[in-house]
Order: sequence, then structure tokens, then C-alpha cells
Amino acid sequence: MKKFMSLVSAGFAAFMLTAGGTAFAAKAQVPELTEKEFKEAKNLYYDRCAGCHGAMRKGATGPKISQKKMLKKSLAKLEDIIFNGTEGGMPGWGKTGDMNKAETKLMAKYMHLPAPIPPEMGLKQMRKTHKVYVPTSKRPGTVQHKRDIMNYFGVILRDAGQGVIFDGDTKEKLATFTIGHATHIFRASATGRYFYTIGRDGKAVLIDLYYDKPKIVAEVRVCLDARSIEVSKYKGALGNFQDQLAIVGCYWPPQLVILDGLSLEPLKVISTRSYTYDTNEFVNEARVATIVASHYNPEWVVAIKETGLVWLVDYSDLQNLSMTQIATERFLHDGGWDASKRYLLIAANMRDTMVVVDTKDRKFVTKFETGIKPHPGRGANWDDPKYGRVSATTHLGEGKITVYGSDPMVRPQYAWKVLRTAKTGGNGLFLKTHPASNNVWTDATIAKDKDASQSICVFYKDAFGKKPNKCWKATNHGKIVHFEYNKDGSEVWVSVWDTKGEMLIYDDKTLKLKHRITGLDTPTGKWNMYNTVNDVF
Ligand code: DHE
Repeated sequence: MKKFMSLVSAGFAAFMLTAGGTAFAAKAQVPELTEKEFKEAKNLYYDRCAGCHGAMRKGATGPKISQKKMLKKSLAKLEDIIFNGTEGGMPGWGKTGDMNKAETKLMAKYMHLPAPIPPEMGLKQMRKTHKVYVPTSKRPGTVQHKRDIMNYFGVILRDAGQGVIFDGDTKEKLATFTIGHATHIFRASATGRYFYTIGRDGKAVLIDLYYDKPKIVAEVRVCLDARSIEVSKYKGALGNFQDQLAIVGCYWPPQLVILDGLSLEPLKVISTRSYTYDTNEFVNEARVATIVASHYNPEWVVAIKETGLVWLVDYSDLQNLSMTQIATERFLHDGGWDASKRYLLIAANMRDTMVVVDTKDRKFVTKFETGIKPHPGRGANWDDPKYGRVSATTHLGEGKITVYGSDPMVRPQYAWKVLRTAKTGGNGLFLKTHPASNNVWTDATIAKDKDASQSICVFYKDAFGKKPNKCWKATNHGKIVHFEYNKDGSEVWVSVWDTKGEMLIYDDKTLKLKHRITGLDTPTGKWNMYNTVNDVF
């Protein structure tokens, strides 16, 4: 059983207690839970379930699991689903070792109770958590070492709540930081000097890489549950906004928080609660999924999961903030740029659809189906010998990679059309490539078959579907998850997601294992500075 950690500290902990179990015990048709049990169940729910099913259990990446729906299933059936998972992509938390039998039983009972409503969080509370350890005036004016920051890697140690910085050249571990509960992603500042991180507990951290040993220079907590963070990148006729601002996308409370980019001081909160793009129904839990900084304008492109709206948030004038709402598709999740960095390609995963937004003309382009629950991560772009420039996604709901045209200027006949598909090792999370490589790497992290989840499959761009892809079992413990190239595209870093986890580093040409970094607690996502600053994938 993996280490259990409560979701967050202060705010959520208070919520855990106040919405305790005794109130529910009075209802005859629902199970009785003690306050302690109820708190434990809520922690487990927010740790493992809320990301997909929503804080209020209204569904998104996973289906709606309201009390009314759950009461139609017996406790035994719910235990089976929670422990063993489903064909549709729900992990079997018992099989993965994340929940034991007793916890599975508890979660089944919790499903028969109504979902409690978590608290709100405003600017005043955020400011209390804001810490500047080193003000900008005291930070070094020049780089204090001879290493190449552009080949640094930021690595998430998920369950440890830590982030590690590695030198990609020497593989030396430069620093380890405790940065928040179940920390989720790293992003890079536009200048490449800083890494930003965001935890599921809504804590944002700023790491200065100019120091010989990278140092946390500021932090703030702006939500109770979050997944995304981005910086201002625009430099052009309208001004230089590089690194001036940052933005955090919250799952709960559903809001955007704009921060000073160099001190993380929270400046502005924008609620994302609104109406679905199609039927105009009100959504109280309108969570923020992917956020990227536009390359054309001083604005962030923000995907609001439940409403299916993509917001363009203009950061050039916070006093007179303007936003454009683009209607796309519901259940937006992750995504990235096409090779030209004009079109943002976002998965609406519960609609089996990829959505295309034009960030130059600032409008919706199209949407098309790719397979069961597309999950591209940031996606992969390359030149196909027959179809020209293409992009691709893997899928949560099936072991498939789907390749579609993404060059509407030169080859409009293929643009946004599915051109090729191929089987991967199993239901997966990520794929990755690099312009210098002929390979596309895919995982099968959530495949039911253990061997598949411990394997890697590589496809060849110049012979996709012709030459068989190469798959191999890369580990006999944990699961294989997420890929990142080094700066020049010659190596690929791959995580073995386990409490006794590892980083496997492969030669991209020979597919031979070159290095193995051991002793990492649950390594998952990883980001190379050069590739992240330049959106290379
Ligand atoms: Fe993620 C990206 C949400 C579970 C690793 N994940 C994203 C993004 C979102 C998201 C919205 C896009 C961020 C952006 O671009 O700004 N992730 C969620 C969830 O809601 C979900 C499904 C469930 C949850 O409870 O959180 C979830 N994610 C996971 C994991 O369990 C993963 C595999 C391991 C971990 O460390 O949490 C995981 N998510 C990642 C990674 C990325 C990501 C590595 C960025 C991919 C990249 O290449 O940049």
C-alpha cells in the first residue's frame, strides 16, 4: 500500500472535519460512517477519484457518480469496480496497490453518501500563504555556474510531493524540493531562468536556476485543488511581458488566479463558473484544464473542462481585463500546439474528440473524433512521408495512437482528418517525439495487463504502420509513464512509476538503455527546460 497523504493542509482539512460523517449516519438507507471514517474516505476520494469524477462527483474524465446513481449499485459491485477497475479506463485501485480491501470497502460506502461541498478560497486567504524567500533585487544577476540550464530536467515525485532538478548532461541530481501534495506539473519561464510547479493542493512554487544549487525563491497557495500553471510569454509590438505574470488554473474553487511572475504575489482571481457552451446550463464546478501562453498575442489560452469553452485571457491590461470565449466541446482536458504553434489541439476526452483552436485568428477551427478518450499530454508533431505535417494522440480508453493532418496551409485536404491509426501496447497516457528524432514513444500506463503497463512502444515516423513498431518490457516493477527528450533530441527519459521508482534514460537512435537513476519515490512527469520553453514535442 502506498503512503497515504491527506489532500491538503489547512482549508481542506477544516472541510474534512466540518462535513463529517455523523450527519449522514441518521439516514437509514445510507451506510453509517464515523467522523474518522468519513474524513479518511474524503481524503481517499480527493486523492484518487476527484480528478476524474469531480469534487462534487458530477463527472468529467470519468462518469458522474452522484449518490443517486451510486445507490443503484450494491456495495459489493462498487467494491469490485473500485478494486478491479473497468474496461473504460478506470484504474483498479486495489490492483495498482493504491487501496487495500478495507479502504475499498470504505470508498464503496462513501459512494452511497451525498458529495459534500468544499469551501471557497479568495485573495485574502491566498495572500496569507504567499512567501518570497528571495526578492528579485537579491537574486543573482548572472548565472552562478557553468552548467547548461537549457538541458536541466524538472521531475515530479508524485506521492512524495517533491520536485527534483537534474542536470541532463551529467545526470547529477542538483536539488530536491518538497513542493506540495501530489505535485502535478512543471512549466518553464519564457526566459528559461525559472521552473514553476503546481501541486494538486494548489501550491505554486518558483525555482530559480541561476543559483549553483537551484533555489525556491517564492511560493503561494491559490486553490484547494489545481492542475495547471503557465507564464506570460509574449514579446512583440504590444510590449515585453516575458516572465512578468503567471496564471494558475484551479479545479477547486473553479477559478483562475493571476500572479506576479517573479514574486508569485496573487493579483487577480477570475471565477470560471459559467454555462455549458451548447445547452447553456449552469456549471458550478467548471474546472480549469490545460493552459498555454499564446505565441501571437499577450494572452493565455485556457480550457474550461465542464463548459467546453476555451477562454483567451488578455493579460496586457489586468485593470481592464478582456476575455474571448470560444465554444468548442465539453470535457476539455490536456493538449498542446501543432508544429507551427498557431493551432492548439485539445482533447475533449469524454467526447472522444480533439478540438482545434486557431490562436492567430482567435477562433474555433473544428473538432473530430479520434478514439476512446484521447489523452495526448502535449501531443506529438512530425512530418509524415505521405501526408506532410501531422499530429497525434494516445487514448485512455483503448490502446491506440491516432495520427491526423495538422497543416491547413500547405495540405488543407488532410488537415484535421484522421490519417493513420495503430495499436499501442494498451490504454495509455502519453506519447512524445522530437524534431531530431524518427521515433514516437508511447506508454500503456493504465493497461489492465501488467506486462503492457510496464512496456514501451516506439513507432517510426518514416514507416508508420509499415515497419512494425518496437515494443519491449522496460521494467518488472511499477508502471512506465511519460517521456521527455533531452535538449538535442538524442536521449529519452522515461519514469518507472513506483515507490521504489526509477528514471530510465534511453539512446533515442539505438533504443538502448544508457542510464538508470534509482531511488526515486513515484517519479511521473518530467520536463526538459529547452523543450518546455520552446514547446518542442
Ligand atoms: Fe495530469 C497534464 C489533469 C492525473 C501526469 N493533467 C495534465 C493537464 C491536466 C491534467 C488538466 C494539462 C495541464 C496543462 O497543460 O496546463 N491529470 C489531470 C487529472 O484531472 C487527472 C486525470 C486525475 C487527477 O486526479 O489528477 C490527472 N496526471 C495524472 C496522473 O495520475 C499523472 C499520470 C501522474 C501525476 O504525476 O499526477 C499525471 N498530467 C501529468 C503530466 C502532464 C499532465 C506528466 C503534463 C504532460 C506534458 O508532457 O507536459
